[in-house]
Amino acid sequence: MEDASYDADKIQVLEGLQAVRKRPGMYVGSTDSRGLHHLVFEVVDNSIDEAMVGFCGKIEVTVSADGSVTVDDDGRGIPTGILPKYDRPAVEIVMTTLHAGGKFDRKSYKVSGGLHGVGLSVVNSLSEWLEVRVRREGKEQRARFERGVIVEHLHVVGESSGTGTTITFKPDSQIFEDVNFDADILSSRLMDLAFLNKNVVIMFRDQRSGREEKFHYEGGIIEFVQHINKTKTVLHERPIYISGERDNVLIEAALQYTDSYAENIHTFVNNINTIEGGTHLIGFRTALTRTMNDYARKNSFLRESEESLSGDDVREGLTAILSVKISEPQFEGQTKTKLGNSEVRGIVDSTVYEKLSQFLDENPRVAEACIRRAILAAQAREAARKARELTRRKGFLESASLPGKLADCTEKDPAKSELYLVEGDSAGGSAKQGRNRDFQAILPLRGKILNVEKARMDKILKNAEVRNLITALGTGIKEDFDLSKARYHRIIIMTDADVDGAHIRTLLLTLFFRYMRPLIDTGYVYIAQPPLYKVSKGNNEVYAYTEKERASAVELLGKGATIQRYKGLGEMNPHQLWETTMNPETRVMKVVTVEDAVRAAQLFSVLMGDAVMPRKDFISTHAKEVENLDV
Ligand code: 0RA
Repeated sequence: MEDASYDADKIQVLEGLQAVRKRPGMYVGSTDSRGLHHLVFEVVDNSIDEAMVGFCGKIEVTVSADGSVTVDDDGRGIPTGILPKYDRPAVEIVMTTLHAGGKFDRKSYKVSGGLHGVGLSVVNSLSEWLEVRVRREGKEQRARFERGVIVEHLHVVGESSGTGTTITFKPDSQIFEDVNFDADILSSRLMDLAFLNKNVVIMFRDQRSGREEKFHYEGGIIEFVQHINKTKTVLHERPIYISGERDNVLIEAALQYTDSYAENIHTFVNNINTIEGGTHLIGFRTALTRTMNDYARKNSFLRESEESLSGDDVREGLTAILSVKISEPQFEGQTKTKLGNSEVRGIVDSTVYEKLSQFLDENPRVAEACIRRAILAAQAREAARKARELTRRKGFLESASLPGKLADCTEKDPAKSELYLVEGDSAGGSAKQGRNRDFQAILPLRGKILNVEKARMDKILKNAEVRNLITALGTGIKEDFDLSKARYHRIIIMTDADVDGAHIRTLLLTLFFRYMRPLIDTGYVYIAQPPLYKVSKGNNEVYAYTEKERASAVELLGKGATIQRYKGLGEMNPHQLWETTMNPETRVMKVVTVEDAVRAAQLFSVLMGDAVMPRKDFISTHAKEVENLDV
């Protein structure tokens, strides 16, 4: 009997792992770069869980030259005792059973149902090989797996003075399209985690390049806010910090006003960046508006006859981090980064209201700086509204006269029409000649579009490039935005594959994200992908869109093939531009996701900060990242 049930359990385990390998996307989201990096984050999250309950102080993440990753921590070590039900050590079960959580769950705010939290067995299943080493009770033990199947049972390999877990794995190239880890992606997530968990030291090493970083922020999210505001002019020296707990929901927030015009609120639930927002953000916003208005009235910054400050007013120039920890998060939305738990809204609202009111009462000088900032924003907004009313009466946004630079298409059905936004007049000229004018319209954009971060709405509306764009799109912006008026259902950004191109693309995505968000939510915005190379020999020509394609093209054409690297759209003649980038039959386009837009908006705010020096630094160290914005 005993044996029969053991076999049954074993079959179940194998079936579970097969399911993961059959549908990896269900467990790690996708098999592209995002899914690949999830493997590392899943393992790190387990160490972070151990840190959140106070047993782990140091986590080291190392990318080795062979492409494997090691995550090492000094926690209690995954339990190694024999589980009667399976007659195997717990760590083996954790590594091979889907959602083995259950009884080994540490009572912390575990990440579940969201991006991560799928369990170590998923990482194991999707790895060519994985090794786990556990230090506990004076000894070190090891087990090894291949594609999820155990090949070396847990056995003692030596003595150990401390405790901890070390997991090394190599992602399976049969599963993932690309098994190359991107150091920038790993590093920035580890940095976030260090800000969010101030008691933990995180080391990052990339042995492929020699890169080494240490993240440890004793100030936690206060330092996070200071980091974001490094290039900005702040209106009060220290960020405001509040924290509280109610009904098993832990809430922490740090806030600091700057003289920028953008709102820069980043929210996290159990360390996951909720870029799509959710109930915690709604509660936070409601509380902020109410607290600021109550304080302003109570302290006579606002007279009784004066209108209340709006949400936009109190968020203008605000940089904030909101971090909540809850036990059963429900993640929703396109990228599963929107918190759905309805009870959290009221809990965050009442806690933030109480703690923030108390802070303002106790710090009148900081309070005054914040309130004056919001009042200024309200006055500016009123002026902008009047300016807009004026322009609306003049009718320029609704006007039927399209910009002169727009080469429109003949098709009138928006669902069949495309608008190409092209960098520079010369590429614009080629695009006009190369396009299919039946359904493709071209709008060349000259120079850098207005810096929308630093300008208010009234200024943005006055900018000629932005006005051309808005008029061509037909939708209006912000409060006046109307998706049904869109003149094109495909809006395609076509820029050079260099830093300037990346910059313009970032600006456009930010503009869409902040002022025409439904365009992105509906999936109307695309990024054209011009080829990187032309490989030719005799009459044969092959366009390559990636390094990999270039290599196989060279192989295909054999010795003597010439490789031309395209630096800009301008190097292509109209016919080539059509063939490679605009012809719906052959082109490659990428639809812009909310995530892309958020990332652009984040880059944008750092890039466009006030201090010129840090901006230069940023561009040189992040040029690659900016270039790869759309990958
Ligand atoms: C379950 C229970 C305990 C620790 C862990 C899991 C644990 C898992 C991982 C994964 C990576 N690092 C980890 N560190 C700890 C508690 C065991 C005890 O009570 O001693």
